Amino acid sequence: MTNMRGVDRVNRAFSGISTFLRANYCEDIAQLQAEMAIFGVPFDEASPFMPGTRMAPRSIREHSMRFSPSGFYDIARQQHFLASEITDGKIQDVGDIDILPTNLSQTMENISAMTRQLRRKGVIAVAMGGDHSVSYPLIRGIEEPVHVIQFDAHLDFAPVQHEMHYTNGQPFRHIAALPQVKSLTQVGIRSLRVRPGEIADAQAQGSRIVPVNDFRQCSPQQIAALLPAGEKCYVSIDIDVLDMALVPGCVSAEPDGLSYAQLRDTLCALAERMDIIGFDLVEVNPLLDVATGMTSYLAAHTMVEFMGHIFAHR
Ligand SMILES: [Mn+2]
Repeated sequence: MTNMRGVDRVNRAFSGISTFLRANYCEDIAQLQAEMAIFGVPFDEASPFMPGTRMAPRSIREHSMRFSPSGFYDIARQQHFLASEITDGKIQDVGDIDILPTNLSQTMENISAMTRQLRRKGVIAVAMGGDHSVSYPLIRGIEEPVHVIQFDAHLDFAPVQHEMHYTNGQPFRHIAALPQVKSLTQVGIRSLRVRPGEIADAQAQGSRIVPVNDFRQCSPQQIAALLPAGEKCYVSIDIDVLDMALVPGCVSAEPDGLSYAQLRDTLCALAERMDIIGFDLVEVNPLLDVATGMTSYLAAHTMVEFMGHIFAHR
């Protein structure tokens, strides 16, 4: 019995100390030698409605342990993914961002410092939110030119009112303005609560908006082809892009959303076409979820499958 992945152990999902996919835990980023690092951003102070997404990283990690550290077999493709990336240490868990309640600027700097440190080492940065506000400091920490694609029911491009700048309804207004962000593509948009002014502002800042009805007219490859092949790409996945029925543990869930297969196939097409340097998955709220934790499980499922395709195309 050498570690928690030891082959002589049964390792049921409820047994062991949680890291994502039972990956090695690396406490010191300076010492990290990996190709991909996963971390939690347990922050939900920017949620205007029900809090609780701060509990998501812990919950998603637990549900990730239902998958094998030796990857998964896709029966449709007859292909094994992530067979050795965990055991070889290519994927490691680097823990959680230190969150400082009420000290927003330093919390945001702690988040940016993580993506900055990881990208300076050439490591793919994978973040588990938190609410969607965390995507701005995450992408702000990336110093190289990058194309951003967001999967979301909402634009998250709300104007600044009453000196509120960093709610979870605003991150893409700030992301679109970052000098290193070469383009912004917003996919799955459908909420009746998106205001016309938000759409106009996003388009004025160069955002390419793909409403859900347009999305359904396109193949996954056509969506990926909106971005220039081979260039660096960051993917932000708001779990509310999926249909409301799939995500009971998401306060911003909306009807008429994507199926899992539609999201998965589009992520696969992006992994095939683009150089994925990071992604986040946000807005899972375990405090609202059903008892099976299906929203956390779906989040882990989405991440594991996307990670598999990222490595398959490296
Ligand atoms: Mn969002």
